[in-house]
Amino acid sequence: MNNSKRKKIYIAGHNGMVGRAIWRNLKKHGYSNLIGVSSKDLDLRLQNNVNTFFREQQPDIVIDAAAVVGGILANDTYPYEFLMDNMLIQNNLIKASHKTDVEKFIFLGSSCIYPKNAVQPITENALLTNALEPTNQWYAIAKISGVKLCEAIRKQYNKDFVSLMPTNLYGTHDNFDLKTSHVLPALIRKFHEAKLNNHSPVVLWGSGNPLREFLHVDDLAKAVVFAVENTLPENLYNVGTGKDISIKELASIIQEIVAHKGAIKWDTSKPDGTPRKLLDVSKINALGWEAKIGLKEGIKSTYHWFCDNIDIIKEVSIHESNTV
Ligand code: GFB
Repeated sequence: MNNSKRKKIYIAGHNGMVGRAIWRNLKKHGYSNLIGVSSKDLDLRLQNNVNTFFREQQPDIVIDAAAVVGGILANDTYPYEFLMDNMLIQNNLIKASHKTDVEKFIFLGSSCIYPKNAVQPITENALLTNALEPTNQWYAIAKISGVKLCEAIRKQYNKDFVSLMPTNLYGTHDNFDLKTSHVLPALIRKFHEAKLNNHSPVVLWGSGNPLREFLHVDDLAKAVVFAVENTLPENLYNVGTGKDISIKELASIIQEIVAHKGAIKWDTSKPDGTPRKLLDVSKINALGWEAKIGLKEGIKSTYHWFCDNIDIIKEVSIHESNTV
């Protein structure tokens, strides 16, 4: 077996949607020495516990897919946790990785790090050029500080610490809780439940006009495997499809896939969030990674997964969520 496939890779957040997809994809590529620890056994917010874990385990590579995450309402409702817990988690992981001299650290964040009114499509150098979207500025500031910490270690110590910023993600093991989830899983659940309820009307949030880009989590996982296998020359890369659609268009695609025949109502008392956040993905595309899973295909497989797992899908509070 290729020696690099035996490297010990710690996936922080391995029980979340992103961590699970990375684990699956690394296994598929022949990586056999993967480690993960549940948040019940290791609270990543506690520095001493994280340090002890790193001293004992000595991973070669660390992938940070652990974070407090949620949709627009969760971000807006729990600003303290989105800022504080995310800073604690990433600071502890970054510092322990630096101190124990891991050979590669991959930091995952989100496209919300960029300014609300950034020029579209958003290039990596739009970072810190203007004000953030208010609903998710807390999460964005935490993630920006993670990107900057990795950049600082790279600059000062010449280490392979790299940040990947995915656009809005979806896929199997997503959070389908209607209060804390992102739009795509929320719509799958809302249309499905309304269909079972005699095609009752579905109430969606905001105006439906904002534009969003959606990336299947297995495509992101392939970008992470790509970053494991290659030394990326720069500190920050956008990861997306390069295509966006309005929330109204997304709603009609999901409505058709789910076969809901009722009305859609828009609750404009709920926030729209940022008007548009389409990533410029030319930098990572030029290195050799590109998204492969089409949106309709990805939504269909996620809907099938939702139907097959409806009994085990639990209500997830932001304190339990651990994906980016
Ligand atoms: O996915 P989402 O919650 O977050 O919402 P963001 C996207 C858009 O969908 C917003 C609308 O305009 C929502 O108002 N929407 C319509 C809904 N119906 C629903 C619904 O039932 N549930 C939800 N959740 N939205 C998040 C950030 O922003 O994106 C995070 O807050 C992170 O920090 C994540 O960056 C990727 O795309 O606005």
